[in-house]
Amino acid sequence: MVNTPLCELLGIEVPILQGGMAWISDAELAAAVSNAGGLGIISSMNADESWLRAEIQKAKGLTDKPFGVNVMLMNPHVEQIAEVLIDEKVPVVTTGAGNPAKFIKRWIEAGIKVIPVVPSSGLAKFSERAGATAVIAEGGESGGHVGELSTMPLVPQVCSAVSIPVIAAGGIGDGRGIAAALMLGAVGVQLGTRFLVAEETNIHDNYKEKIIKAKDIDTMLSGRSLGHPVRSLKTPFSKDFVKIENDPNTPAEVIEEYGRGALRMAAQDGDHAKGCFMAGQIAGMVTKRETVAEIITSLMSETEQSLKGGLQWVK
Ligand code: TUI
Repeated sequence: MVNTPLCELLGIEVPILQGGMAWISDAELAAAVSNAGGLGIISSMNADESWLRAEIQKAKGLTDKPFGVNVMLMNPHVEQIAEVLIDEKVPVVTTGAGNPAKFIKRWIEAGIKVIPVVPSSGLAKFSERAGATAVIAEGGESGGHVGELSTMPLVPQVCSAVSIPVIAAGGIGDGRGIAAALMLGAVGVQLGTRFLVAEETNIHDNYKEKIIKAKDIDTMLSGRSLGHPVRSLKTPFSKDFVKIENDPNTPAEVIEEYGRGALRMAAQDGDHAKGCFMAGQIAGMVTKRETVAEIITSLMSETEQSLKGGLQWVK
C-alpha cells in the first residue's frame, strides 16, 4: 500500500488527484475518481455559477467522499464561482491559469482546502504566503494551458522553495511516473490525460480514439503568441493555429477568435477539423479503455512495484 501525508490531509485513500479538465471533468468523472479512493475534481472552466452549483450538487449525490472543484481564473464568472464554492462547502479547490491570491483567505476561512496550480517556484512561494494549503507543481508536459518548465526540474525546485505539501503534475501516466514524482519530493500526483479514456469520462468517442492512437510525439503547443500556450494533439486545427499566429499579418483578435469554442468542439462533437483535443505528452502511454477504478488500482500497484524495485540499486 502507498500512503502519503496527502491522504490524511485530503481524506483520500490514494495520493492521486484527477485534473480539472475543461469540458471534460464533470460530476460523473469526479465522483468516480473519489469513489475509487482518489480526489475527483470538477472543472468549472468558463461556466457560470448556476451550471457549477448543479454539477456540485450532482457530485454530492454520486459520492459521499471528498471531491474538489478547479477554478480557471480567466473565467469571466470567477467572482460568483468563488462564492458558490463557499456556499456549497466544497472540500477542496484547485486553481489554474492565474494567481488566486485575492480569493485564498476567504476560501480558507470557509474551511476549504486551497491548492493552486503553479508553474514556477516563485508562484509557489507566493501561494504559500497567501495561505494556500498545498500547491500542484505542473510541468509543461501536461495537456491544456501550460507553463515553461518541465516536471523534472519544476517539482524539486518547488519542494525546496515551500514548506507546504507539493503535488506533482505533467507527464505522469503510470506508476513509474508516480514513483518518480514521490522521489522528487511530491506527496501526491495529479493526472489528467490518463483519465480521458475512462469509461466514466463523458467525451466524444473520437477524442478517446485519438488518445488511444496517439504516439509519444503526437502533441504540440499552440497559442504561444497569446501568452497562454496550450498543449493538444497534433490536428489540422492546432497546426493551422500555429501557422496563423506566427503570421505577422494576422490581427490579435483573429487569433483569439480562431480558438473560440475549439475545446467544446473536441470534447462534445469530436470535430476532427475544428476541435482542440487537449492532451499531455503521456497520451502515447494510454492504450486502452478502462474504468476509473481499474486505472487507479493499476496505478497504485505499479507505484508500489516501482518504489520497491528502486531499492535494488541501494547496496
Ligand atoms: O489551467 C491549466 N490548464 C488549462 S486551463 C484551460 S482553459 C484555457 N484555454 C485556452 C487558453 C487558456 C486557458 C485549459 N487548460 N493548468 C494549470 C496551469 N496554471 N497551468 C499553468 C498555470 C498558471 C499560469 C500562470 C498558473 C498561474 C500563472 O500565474 C500567472 C500570474 O498571473 O502570476
